[in-house]
Formats: sequence, C-alpha cells, structure tokens
Amino acid sequence: MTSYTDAQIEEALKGLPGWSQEGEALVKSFEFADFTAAIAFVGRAAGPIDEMDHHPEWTNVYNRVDIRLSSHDVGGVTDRDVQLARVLERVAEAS
Ligand code: H2B
Repeated sequence: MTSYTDAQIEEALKGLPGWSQEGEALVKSFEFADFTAAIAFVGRAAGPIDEMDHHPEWTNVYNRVDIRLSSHDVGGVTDRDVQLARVLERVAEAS
C-alpha cells in the first residue's frame, strides 16, 4: 500500500475532527473525564485495533491519550491509518 500524498491527507482530515498531520503521521490528543475513563477507552479500542491488525502509537498521561497513526511498513500515512482514526473516533464517542 502506498502512502497518501499531503493533498490526500488534507482531504481525509476534513472528516476527522481534532486530527492533524504531523510529519509521516496522523495525530490527535483525546481527553476524558479522568484516568479510568482514558484507560477504558484504550481497553475498548484494543479489540477493533487487533481486528484491523493496524496498531497506534499512544501514550497516556492521567486523563489524556495522545495518539499517533502511521504505517510503519511504508513509513507514511495510508488508508489503514485513516480507517483506524475513524474507528478510534467511534470508540471515543461511545466512551
Ligand atoms: N501497525 C502499524 N501502525 N504499522 C504497521 O506497519 C503494522 C502495524 N504492521 N501493525 C502490522 C501490524 C504487521 O506487523 C503485521 C505483521 O501485519
């Protein structure tokens, strides 16, 4: 799978509120009510992530989960990252 161009990324980001491009990746910082809610989000996202066999880089500090999506095999943003961002949005909305 080939990497998205900057123009393709810009187009995809229109449907992904809060997400932005940072180098070779899509990034977003999710904020939750507290630490437990942040970890619950991570737990709920684990199943869909594994089903997609495409994994985020993420860090947690208290009620925040900072996410970075990039396709390591091609060193850029692909359709898999955009699909994963959409899945994470749905999981976060249900949180
Ligand atoms: N996740 C991400 N973000 N990039 C990859 O290239 C990737 C992955 N590769 N998850 C997958 C797993 C690969 O290692 C397996 C073998 O399909």
